[in-house]
Amino acid sequence: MSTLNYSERIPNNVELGSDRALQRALEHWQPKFLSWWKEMGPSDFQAADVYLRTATSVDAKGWATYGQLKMPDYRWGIFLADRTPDRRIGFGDAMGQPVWEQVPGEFRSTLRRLIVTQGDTEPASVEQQRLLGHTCPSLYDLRNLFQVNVEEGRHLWAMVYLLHAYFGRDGREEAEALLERHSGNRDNPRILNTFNEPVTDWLSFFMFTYFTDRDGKFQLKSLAESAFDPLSRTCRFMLTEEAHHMFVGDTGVGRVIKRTLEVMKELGTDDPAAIRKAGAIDLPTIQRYLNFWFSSSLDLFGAEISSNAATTFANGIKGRPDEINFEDHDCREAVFALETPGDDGAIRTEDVPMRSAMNQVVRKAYMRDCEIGLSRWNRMIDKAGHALRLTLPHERFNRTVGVWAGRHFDPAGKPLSAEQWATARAAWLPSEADSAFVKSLMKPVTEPGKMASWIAPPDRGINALAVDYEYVRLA
Ligand code: BYC
Repeated sequence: MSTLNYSERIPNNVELGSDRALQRALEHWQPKFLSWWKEMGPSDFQAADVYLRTATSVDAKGWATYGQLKMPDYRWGIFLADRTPDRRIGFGDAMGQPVWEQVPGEFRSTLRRLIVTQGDTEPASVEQQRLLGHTCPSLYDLRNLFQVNVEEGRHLWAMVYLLHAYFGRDGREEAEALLERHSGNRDNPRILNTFNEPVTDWLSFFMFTYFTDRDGKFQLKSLAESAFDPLSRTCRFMLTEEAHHMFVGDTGVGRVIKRTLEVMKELGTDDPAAIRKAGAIDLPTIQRYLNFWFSSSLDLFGAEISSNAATTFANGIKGRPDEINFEDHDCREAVFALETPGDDGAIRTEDVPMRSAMNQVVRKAYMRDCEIGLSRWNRMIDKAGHALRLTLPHERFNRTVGVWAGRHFDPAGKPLSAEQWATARAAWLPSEADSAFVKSLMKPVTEPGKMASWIAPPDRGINALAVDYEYVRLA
């Protein structure tokens, strides 16, 4: 297994040292990245010592080493998973042919578009979260936020490497533009909608890392199937880091619920006002945040019927996660029974070509994956003796992309008129009052081992350290 070369300015396992032109291009980009990090990355914590893991080799066991460091000193680098010998294209029209080491001319703009879209989400998420450090519920959580942030920064590096190494001048221009678009910016926003939503409280952060990072998992798995081998290898390595981000979301939401249940028990009530007064977040509010982040993340899979998806599948550019588990890797003849809105407003099912429905196939797999955490959270609620269950809203609910966009549905998927929706939406999505309440709880807790009132401590610390370890030494 490869060891990463840390002696160079840009740590890498792609033999950057022997490609002077590429090295120069990346060294030109590096200071721009660092200025972006200082300006748009975690605000005011650049001098703090943070207990971070850094990749030092790309095999399953050795890719993480831990130590205290200041974030600007983090060794952002370029790491690809090892080559699979004699790897073949696993789906589409060119199934069985050798994978590509270079970008075929006819697929250049499609591949560039996908890499840019993927790359754009990484710095976007860092920007979305840049103020969160000021209201951390504990040093343990603060460290996890920063770990997620530095790794998203590295994922940006991963995509920028591909743009520089394989797309010439327009790749370099795209790499610059990745630092110029900004989350929520009116004139130059991030490409995908969810990455323009503010993440200014920790409940949103945990929902984001549970639901939106999980979209990342599914998209990276789809791109890991790509016939363009450098993209596949890059995504395979990124997936090892992504797992921790979803862990942060899964355990974060779980700990919020645990604390709420404790408070409900102490008070002997499930009255939201009483729970809020005691400094915890009532379950209906948690459900509304969940509804928002789940429905927004569903949009990230693109339209249900997509000629882009059909083309990228046919050409071997983007597959389905774990393509090997499907029986039919060609899908030219296959159809997908897709629910769509009829002209009369009624919902009907129509057969659409499977290749055009690939976004929906992946979205469905994502929805099943999201259920796993919910079952765990619901078991906690059940054990505590409460009847309420958290649920994923229907895929039709609150969509702005695809066949359901511009229509209204309740969380069970029942069609509503615009008036009904306007009246009822505050019951299903976070209201301004919810947001004001959640924000009112966001007060920093920075004493080692101490937690904010609205979240339970984690079961264990990072890398076998105690929960009360000083994970961040504030400057
Ligand atoms: N917002 O045929 P369509 C992650 C655009 S998350 C705005 O429906 P297609 C992470 C689309 O771009 C994973 N625009 O969809 C998580 C297209 O525009 P153009 C990120 C949208 O192309 C947390 C047009 O609508 N990676 O890593 O089949 C923290 C028609 O497109 C949206 C990727 O997404 C939207 N929600 O699929 C950090 C993978 N949806 O090109 C990181 C790369 C669609 O006609 N991207 N549009 O101008 C892709 O595979 C595809 O671009 C999409 C869309 C799946 C996003």
